[in-house]
Amino acid sequence: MIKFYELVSSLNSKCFFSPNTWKTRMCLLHKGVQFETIPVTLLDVRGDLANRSNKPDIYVPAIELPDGQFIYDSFHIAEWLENTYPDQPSLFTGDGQSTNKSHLGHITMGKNYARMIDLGLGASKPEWAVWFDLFFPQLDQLISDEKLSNYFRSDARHGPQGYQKLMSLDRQDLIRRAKMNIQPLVQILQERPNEYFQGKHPGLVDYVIFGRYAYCRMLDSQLAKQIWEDQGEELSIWIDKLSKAYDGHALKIFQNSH
Ligand SMILES: N[C@@H](CCC(=O)N[C@@H](CS)C(=O)NCC(=O)O)C(=O)O
Repeated sequence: MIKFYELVSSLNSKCFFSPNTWKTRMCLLHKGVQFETIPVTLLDVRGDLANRSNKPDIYVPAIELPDGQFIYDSFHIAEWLENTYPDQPSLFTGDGQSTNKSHLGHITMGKNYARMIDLGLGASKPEWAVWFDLFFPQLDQLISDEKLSNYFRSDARHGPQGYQKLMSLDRQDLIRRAKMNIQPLVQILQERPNEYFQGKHPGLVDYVIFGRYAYCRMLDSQLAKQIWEDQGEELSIWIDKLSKAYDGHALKIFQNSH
């Protein structure tokens, strides 16, 4: 069975907070692929996982195939799944058709759309995106292991005084900016009620956005509601549909995370 490496704050935690691993989790479900979740901490990624995969730069999400091959980067994994499971619905067309039955041009267009969203809203770069900064204190709280916490707070990760700077940001301003990030999403769904972002069926575009939502929800469900559900009924419906998709997979994780 495929092994799916999932980021956690401690090995017995079910709080899956990484927006990037959520993208892959949803893609695996979309393609109907059986997988086993292997929890790893940030220290394991740089240690054991880097050693075992023989890839010093590896990050998560990563999957390990039964033959021992490692594939990583959520977008790369999505492309691999699309090509490896062509009889299953395409991740990029949003029309529910299998990859085999889809036109290459349609797939390419959907893939470009997904990539734009992935590198834009899906990214956490603190220099311009608000997500990492806003939920940093909640993530910090989640990490109770001393060794991991020391590493997480270190200047090696955030630059000189980086931890102090992140903790002292104006949270109200970050919330205001986070809400503005969501406005285009609300508008798109208002223009195309009851659809998904990828089309009439969900695709990678949806999973990238849902990964961002899941990150917020896992770290602070009240704040997530304020930023996401409360901003528009259409968005709330979309969240509900994806939470309940694939036998309520995401919903079960949301409910069992603490
Ligand atoms: N673009 C990549 C981003 C992956 C990424 O940033 N992963 C983070 C966790 S969310 C990671 O593995 N970090 C390991 C580290 O910082 O050492 C993807 O979508 O897969």
